[in-house]
Amino acid sequence: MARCLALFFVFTCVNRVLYTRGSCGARSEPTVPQGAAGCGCGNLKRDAALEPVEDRTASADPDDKYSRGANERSSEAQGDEKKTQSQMVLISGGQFLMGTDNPGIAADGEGPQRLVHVDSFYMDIQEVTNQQFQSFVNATAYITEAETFGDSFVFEGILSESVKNQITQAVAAAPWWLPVKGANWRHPDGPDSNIANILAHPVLHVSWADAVAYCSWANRRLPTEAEWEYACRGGLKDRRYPWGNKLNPKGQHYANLWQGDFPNHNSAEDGYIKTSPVKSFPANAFGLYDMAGNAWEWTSDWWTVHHTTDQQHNPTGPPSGTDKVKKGGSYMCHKSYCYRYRCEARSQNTPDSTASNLGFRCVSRGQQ
Ligand SMILES: *[C@@H]1O[C@H](CO)[C@@H](O)[C@H](O)[C@H]1NC(C)=O
Ligand SMILES: [Ca+2]
Ligand SMILES: [Ca+2]
Repeated sequence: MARCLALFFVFTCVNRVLYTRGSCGARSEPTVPQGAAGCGCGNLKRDAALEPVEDRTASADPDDKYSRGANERSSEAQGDEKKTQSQMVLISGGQFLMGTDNPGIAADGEGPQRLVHVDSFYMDIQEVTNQQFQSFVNATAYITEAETFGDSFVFEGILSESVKNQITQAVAAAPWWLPVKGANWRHPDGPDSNIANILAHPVLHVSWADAVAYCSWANRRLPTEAEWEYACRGGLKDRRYPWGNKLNPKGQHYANLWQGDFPNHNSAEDGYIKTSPVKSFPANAFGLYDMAGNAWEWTSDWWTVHHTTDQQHNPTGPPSGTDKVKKGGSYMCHKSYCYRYRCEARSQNTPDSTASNLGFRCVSRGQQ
């Protein structure tokens, strides 16, 4: 398929045979603090602007892809789906300090710290799992964007040798990200992998529209960044992590992150080289699991690094943009290059980006 794959910091088209269409316009490289450039769990994206128009028309509206099937569901099937959907917890509204004046990665727009109010909402206690996503797809015949595009980004460290050997291109600034044909939510580590033994792990390789489609089907929606961050903090003020300020209180791991020397050696001291089953680590004070680490989570907000310090009520981000905000970091994050598993940390992707460390969870106004 004719597409160009872009990184935020570097744009490169390595293989002209595969990427026959479109010239690769260079993006300007913003100044970034040490530790942010080349972040392995950060800025991977498809370049939506370079997509051929005809590829995007037929299935551009996610509603087209799933509503018909959803209407044909039997009531028995609906009961089964209900059972597999995530439990939710009430997040009582209130005021909190969003962002920080002491940013880990200033270029990400973590600051300034600002007073924000959010109304009460319910939030999935866990990331949406493969099984939950499968029940959605079974009921609706929904086809994800990665399936339509025919490929997705997979971290080199989890690919089989045979798949790796077939790949002749990489992203210059982050050579550990490989565009893999046949990688999608059903085949998260590449075409020769499947989800049979990881049904309780977060679904991956889902675009922003895929996440929105799932949440709407479940009568839910994606959280705003403010809701996500408020929930992440679990009522704690000025703490970096959902559980407090220490990464490993009493020597315990509280999140599925990367230990060791990225990207070459993952010691998996926390027990997991890749994703973990959801709820494998302690919940925060609101009863939410894996807010930091495991899979990155899409939010509904468009990305900006400029925030007003005027007090905000239920902010929803800029009205438009090119990238969506994702939160929480992933199993690939290590302080040395991706210090983004903090509540105020943030990163961005184009909405059609999909990768082996990016998932989501849903929220709703009322109880489900
Ligand atoms: C989806 O359908 C497949 C094939 O019928 C079945 O094996 C699987 O258990 C279903 N998944 C869910 C979550 O209902
Ligand atoms: Ca880990
Ligand atoms: Ca997460």
